[in-house]
Amino acid sequence: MSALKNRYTSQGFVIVPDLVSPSDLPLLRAACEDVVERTRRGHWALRRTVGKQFPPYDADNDDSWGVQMLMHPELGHPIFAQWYTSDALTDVVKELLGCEEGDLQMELFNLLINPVSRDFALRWHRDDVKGDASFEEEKAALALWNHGVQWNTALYEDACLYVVPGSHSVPRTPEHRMHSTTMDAPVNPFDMPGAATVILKPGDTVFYNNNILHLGTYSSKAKRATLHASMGDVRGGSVRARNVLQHELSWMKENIFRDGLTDKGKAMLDRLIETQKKNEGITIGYSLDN
Ligand SMILES: O=C(O)CCC(=O)C(=O)O
Ligand SMILES: [Fe+2]
Repeated sequence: MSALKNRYTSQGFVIVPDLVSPSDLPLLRAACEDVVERTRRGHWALRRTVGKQFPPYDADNDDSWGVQMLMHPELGHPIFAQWYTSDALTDVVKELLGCEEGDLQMELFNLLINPVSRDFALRWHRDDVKGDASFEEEKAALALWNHGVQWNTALYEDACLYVVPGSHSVPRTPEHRMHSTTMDAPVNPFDMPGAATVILKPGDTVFYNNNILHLGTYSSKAKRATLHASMGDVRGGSVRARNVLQHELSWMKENIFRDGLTDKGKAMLDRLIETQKKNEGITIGYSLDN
């Protein structure tokens, strides 16, 4: 096993620098400026609103902490799909998932941004195991081989994400549980035993198992534009399907999206559409804890 994969497997996360090339950094920043401005002006409805951790988000709230579906053709920025399907990125994903290019499944690609009206924070959570899961339920859910990886790529300095290293593979202790069953964000994230801040420099990427105990804290004063995405190994079947298909993805089946992708990107998309066909029972809103 490579040192990178070893660290990812034992800690549940790993930081990799330089997956954004120096020429792409200003292009990705400029594309993000545009989509953030559109979202803040109320011209992009697919967004995460301040005050709500999970969907359904509150359409009446005009402050946002996330912009959803960066590859959507209506946003008009092909750089996002180009970067998502770049070799620099997929080489690391293949290594962490232990799979080949022919197994890669296109999934979600969003943007995390700073709110402007007030600070906001999420509560401690795992993305795919509910906070009120019993010890046995949690043990069973964490034991499933994870066929997907999630990552945050910072375009500006980012110290928003907190994790409990190693917590992706073990059920919570009673103390961990006490800090992750409340619906409220903690007063101090370091009250959680073992909590650590993930500090990213511009261009750094943290890859993580989204079942690691984690949270985000968002200052309205510190600029944030952090690419937030996931990719799967198609062999993950319904486990990956549950993570991804709860979101509205019909736009990904339109020719206008497909035609803008490279051959590699089209093959990754086809694997997602195939997964969708095999898992038709999984519909939008299937699990809201993500
Ligand atoms: O802001 C972050 O980096 C984490 C976001 C998160 O945990 C989530 O969207 O579930
Ligand atoms: Fe999360």
